[in-house]
Amino acid sequence: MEQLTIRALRARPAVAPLARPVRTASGAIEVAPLVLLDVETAQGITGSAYLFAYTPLMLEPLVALVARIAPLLQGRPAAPVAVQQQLERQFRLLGRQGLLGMVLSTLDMALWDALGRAAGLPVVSLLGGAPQPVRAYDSWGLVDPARDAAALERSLAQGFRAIKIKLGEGDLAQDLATVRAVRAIVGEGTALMVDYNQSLAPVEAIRRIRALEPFGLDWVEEPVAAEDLQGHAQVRARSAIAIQTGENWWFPRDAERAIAAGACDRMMPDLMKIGGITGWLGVAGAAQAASMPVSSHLFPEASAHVLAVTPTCDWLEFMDFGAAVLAEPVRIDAQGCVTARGPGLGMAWDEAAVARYAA
Ligand code: SMN
Ligand code: MG
Repeated sequence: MEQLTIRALRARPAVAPLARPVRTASGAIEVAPLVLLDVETAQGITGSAYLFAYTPLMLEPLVALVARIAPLLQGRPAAPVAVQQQLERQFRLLGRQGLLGMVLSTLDMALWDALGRAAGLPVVSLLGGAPQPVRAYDSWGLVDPARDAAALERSLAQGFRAIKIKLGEGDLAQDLATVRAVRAIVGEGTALMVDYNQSLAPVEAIRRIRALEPFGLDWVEEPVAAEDLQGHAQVRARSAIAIQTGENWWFPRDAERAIAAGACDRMMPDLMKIGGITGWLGVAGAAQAASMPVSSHLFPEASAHVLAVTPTCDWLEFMDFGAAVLAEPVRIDAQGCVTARGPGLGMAWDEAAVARYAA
């Protein structure tokens, strides 16, 4: 097989509707602002991945960044590890956090997709694994148990055996009322996780988590500011419930720092912030060495590939922000699992939808 070389990058902004907008204690996601990235190769193979911009405000600078980075890669091998090393050197003085990190991570995913497409294999197979079912949880925002009861029951009827909800909009009494009501709806047999989205101070987090102990929660996510590793460690030391974090870690070194700080019991890197597939593999090794379960954050299509080669694979987060622009959105099976699809990362644009949601 001929070595693929990069010919051009294409970035298209889109604002896709969400079937279920996500409200959190730190702001709401009403729509999915996306950048659809295509890496075209001289050999005619195109690799694709989408970037989730969190806010439509960032679409224009993200697209501009891709346009500026493209000339650095023209004619280079479509080799994700080599490209990541090249761009890490290129931006050493600037650093790779923020918008640049999102672009570099998405580029990595698109390059792996191109390799998979060229080989006619799913990316999981290139990584030495095989497509296999990974258990998925349905990821909710803040819920109103009375209004959302029927929809929560539909999640379970679809096959989900785990539900995550968000907390922290109000006081502890509101958290307790919500968790009590949701536990009654989903039953004892459903795994239930909660996410504070960085909204508490450490002492308040300790107080609330203690009160949540009777509800059999699988984890409490980001109780305090993501970058406050000491705060996470302080909360974790006083918590009987597992502390989960990782969606805001930038590249593998952030994971290493969090592990060293004792910030969490479980981790959930985000492919778009951790350095794409390449970055994830680095974290998977560190997590294995620390015996720490690894779940995913967003990007269920690509996450199904990397979780299947993660020795301490835990849960896949089912929150499909790309659904509206994908020809075949990700699906769960009757057991509530997601299996990686190919070729590549198994995503093809629904071009009519892309045109409809162009931004
Ligand atoms: C989350 C973060 C950003 C957008 C949507 C949801 C959340 C999660 O923290 O864990 O899914
Ligand atoms: Mg979260």
